[in-house]
Amino acid sequence: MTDALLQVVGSGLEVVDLGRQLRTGMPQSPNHPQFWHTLPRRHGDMVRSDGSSAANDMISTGTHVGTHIDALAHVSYQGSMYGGVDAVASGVGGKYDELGVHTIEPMIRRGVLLDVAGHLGVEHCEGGYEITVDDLEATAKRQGVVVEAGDVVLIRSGWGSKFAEGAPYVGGPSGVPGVGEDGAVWLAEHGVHAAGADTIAFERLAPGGGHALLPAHRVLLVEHGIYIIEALDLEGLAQAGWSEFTLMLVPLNIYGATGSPVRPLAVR
Ligand code: UVW
Repeated sequence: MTDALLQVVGSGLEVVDLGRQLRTGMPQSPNHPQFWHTLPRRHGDMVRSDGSSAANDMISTGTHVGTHIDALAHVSYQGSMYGGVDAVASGVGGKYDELGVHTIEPMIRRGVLLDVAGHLGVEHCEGGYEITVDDLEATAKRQGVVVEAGDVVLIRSGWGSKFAEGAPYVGGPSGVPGVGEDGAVWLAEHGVHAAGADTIAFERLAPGGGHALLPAHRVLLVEHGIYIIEALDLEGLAQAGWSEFTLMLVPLNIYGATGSPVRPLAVR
């Protein structure tokens, strides 16, 4: 048993938590409103006659912060979202009726970890490294797993170990490793339901930052309706040595939103 495994009392099941803790100041994409947690009412601010009091807090946040899922409404290409939905007309009311995060069913599916960093024998892939189709196939072969239609595939680059360092996790000068367009096409050809990674944007970000083109987002979200999960903590899963498991993930049911923070669990 590793530190990462939690026992489900009375069931014989074990769980690995794949979600990151939400904290003000944590690394996050500059493309999204910052996560902000405040405490408008502290104990002692309003004390009842019996001496009791309540502390009440508040969060203000973009929906693509911490470990999160991208809804199909998140990205459009040349004016259209998945299924040809008109991207501009659709958001007029401030809500994405057809493709918002409320349309994502709770995910309880076969999960597959592709531990690319483990396969390559590195602590983490270098910033800006493109994880190739060969990498994905060789990793799957080495682990003895076959990606099947309907799976949720999680790709570990090892870059998640930088989350604690703050800014380096987001990339900037170094870039961030991840799949490119070819890797996304490979995932789509396998018919996966969702794909995730231990990085801020799931796909490779080139060194130098800037407003990157995100071809894997286009392929997955727009062309194939495949959800993307980002900023996962995959270290515990690699430590546990699990290649296959049941993945449980439930987005917040926010009507019309483009994404949602999530706390996915791997169970077996
Ligand atoms: C990033 O945060 C860069 O990714 P997304 O916008 O896809 O959530």
